[in-house]
Amino acid sequence: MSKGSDLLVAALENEGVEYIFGVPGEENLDVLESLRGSTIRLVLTRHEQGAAFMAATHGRLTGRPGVCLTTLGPGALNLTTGAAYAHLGAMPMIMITGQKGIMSSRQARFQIVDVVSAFKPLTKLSRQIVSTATIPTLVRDAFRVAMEERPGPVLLELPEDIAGELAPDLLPIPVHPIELPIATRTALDRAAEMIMRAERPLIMLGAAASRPHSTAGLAGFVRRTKIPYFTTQMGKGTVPSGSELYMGTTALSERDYVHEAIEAADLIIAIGHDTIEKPPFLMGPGGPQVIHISYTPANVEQVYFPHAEVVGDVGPSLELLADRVEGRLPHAGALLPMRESILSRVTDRATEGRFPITPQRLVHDVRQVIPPDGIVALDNGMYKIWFARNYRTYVANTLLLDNALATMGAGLPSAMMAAMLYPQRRVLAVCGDGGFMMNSQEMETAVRLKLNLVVLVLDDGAYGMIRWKQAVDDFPDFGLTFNNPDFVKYAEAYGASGHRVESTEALVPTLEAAFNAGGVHLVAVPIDYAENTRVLVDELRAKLPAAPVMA
Ligand SMILES: Cc1ncc(C[n+]2csc(CCOP(=O)(O)OP(=O)(O)O)c2C)c(N)n1
Ligand SMILES: [Mg+2]
Repeated sequence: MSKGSDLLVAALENEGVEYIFGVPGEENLDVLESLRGSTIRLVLTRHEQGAAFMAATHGRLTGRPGVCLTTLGPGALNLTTGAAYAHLGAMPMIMITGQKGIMSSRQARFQIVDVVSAFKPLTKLSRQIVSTATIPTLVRDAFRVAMEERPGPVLLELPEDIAGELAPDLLPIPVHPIELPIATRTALDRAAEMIMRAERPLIMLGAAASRPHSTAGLAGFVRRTKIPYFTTQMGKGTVPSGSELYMGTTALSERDYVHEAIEAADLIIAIGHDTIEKPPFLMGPGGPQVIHISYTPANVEQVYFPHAEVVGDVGPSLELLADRVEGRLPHAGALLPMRESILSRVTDRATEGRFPITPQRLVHDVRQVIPPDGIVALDNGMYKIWFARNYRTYVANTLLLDNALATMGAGLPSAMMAAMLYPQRRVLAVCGDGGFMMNSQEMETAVRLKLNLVVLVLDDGAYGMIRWKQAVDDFPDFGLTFNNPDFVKYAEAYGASGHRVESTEALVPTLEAAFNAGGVHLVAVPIDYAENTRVLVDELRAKLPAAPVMA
């Protein structure tokens, strides 16, 4: 005879779930017991936030929801940041939270928070399970909702009395493939017409272009049209950017070198743009025409209001669009002559040897030790702009960054998930000293899981990004510095290996040695952020004194 928790776990197995990440509470004990006899591996984390970031990254990398499990009230509320991360970042994730029994109330209101309501604005769907009979359908529906475009998080609350209640032997709902509709002929014809008329076209690849299932069709479209492309921060890596058509990445919203091409364009074909990203460019009156191509229609924003849309499954729709325009685009490469000048100015001074290391050199050196399929997962801080701008990618989803919630603390857990999914690839977490310490307790989890993972911690003794903005806005330096632990000892205390880079030349060999040794390594490197102002403010302002498009 099964109970509610058995039905839940059977339904999760039916969805192909391999791992559940979390921190159980006493309300989850029936679920734990059902998991014990299942094929699903329970991965304990040291904070629910780590579990949520790992589950969300599972969804991001595979297209299949990652699952996390917590207790009621305090445990569930620790999932809020992870839920928002998955919601803004369009990452499929299922959160299962416990609750006190709902059929009687023997502990009065102890620990009870209205979790289902608290998560309504942070999820696509947030529901309480009120009877065992509905468990198979609710789980199937949760996965459907989490996975379908636009993907995101779903919360199911399983009260402990429902989890422990004897249940009818219900079978899980079978999973079937769903094909998305392809864009209509009218929309494709209209877009084709605009593309053929364009004299200076550009393609932009955005966040939704990085979905695991969209990348193949995309690469074909770029190759067949030969229109040069740039990417948003979260669209990096969707077409091999070693391609001769890559024009750069919009790490800033305006005034960077890549914006010279954007301002010169008369048409931008925006593939998979999602306005949760910090704007890659700012639309204004008189700017280029924009065609929005994605799974879902464009949100209309003050800075993004496309003139035409191609809505449908991106890969096959792009194939049909390429059929219409291939070989009929005499101006396809009109903006290509700007490419070399843009890319060479972006990578200026990438090999400078001064110490502490400059951000450009750091990005350059990391690229040396990461093979094309290796994965770099960033936390949030100043260096994200430098990686977005300067790090070249050759394979989809090999630079994991969060330009949506842009939360600190996700770098280490997201890298851990990548290392679990791809044990054969090199995986590097890059974190600031601020962001690393927000979830550094997960070093224990990484060591326990026997991951091969290198964590690069950039030591400036400060919340550097905010300190930089403070300086740019002419505020006095105040309130943004701190002391760090001895990172080498800190790593060793977790059973990991710790290294401190003492010269710029030592960075590459230290990283190489860490990857070759295997296991979990922390590499601390002092960083010189004087370049932030020199390049991102002074140099860009001097080059482009009167940028025509303002925020
Ligand atoms: C959870 C969270 N808190 C605060 C912020 C605001 N914030 C953005 S970057 C940053 C500083 C990051 O410092 P650090 O991790 O040391 O990176 P650095 O910029 O110094 O390289 C802060 C406080 C945020 N994005 N997320
Ligand atoms: Mg810092």
